[in-house]
Amino acid sequence: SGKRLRVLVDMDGVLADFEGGFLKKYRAKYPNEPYISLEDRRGFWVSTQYGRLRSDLSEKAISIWESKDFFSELEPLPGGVEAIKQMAEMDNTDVFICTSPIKHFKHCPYEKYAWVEKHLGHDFLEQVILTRDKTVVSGDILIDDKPDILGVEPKPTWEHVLFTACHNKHLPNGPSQRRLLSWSDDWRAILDSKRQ
Ligand code: DGP
Repeated sequence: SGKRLRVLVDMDGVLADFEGGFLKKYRAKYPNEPYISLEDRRGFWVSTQYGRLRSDLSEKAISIWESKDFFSELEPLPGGVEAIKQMAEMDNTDVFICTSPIKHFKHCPYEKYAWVEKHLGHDFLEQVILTRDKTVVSGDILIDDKPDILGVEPKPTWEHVLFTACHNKHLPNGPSQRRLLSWSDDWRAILDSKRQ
């Protein structure tokens, strides 16, 4: 009953395993350099934590996700592809993938579309929103692993549901911030709570 529900789903760290893909390729390219295990990851920005480990490691980290085939070869996170397909089939529900491409644009935007086509099918390309500012996109829910989602709109229409990732799992929950612990968690209940 009521109006349609619009769900925005982030890609890296929610549907695609950015952290796992990064660490695997970083260790392969720099086998003799120190690295940060997923267990020890803190903070959203990978390059910031690597830069604190040793200042030159920040640019080595960046070189990984700026490389060709990095984004297209990311593995799906467990249950994500199935969940978003099921979501898209639900009555009165519109689903969009809302993802911020890196500013090194040679490969990333193309490969994000290629990933969606490979894992979700050609028709799902209609649902892709590439934006560096998610606050100007309207929706009822944004499922995203970034703890602070800021932009020019001070009052976004969506409720941010924090998707748990290695870098945010130790953060205390804000007063009203809800979490989705994984795609095994009850995402249907979160959607239903937003329906009128
Ligand atoms: P999103 O998950 O949609 O907010 O996109 C953020 C992107 O930035 C995603 O591809 C992950 C990537 N990223 C992670 N750490 C860093 C970093 O330290 N520097 C930059 N430039 N990008 C990063």
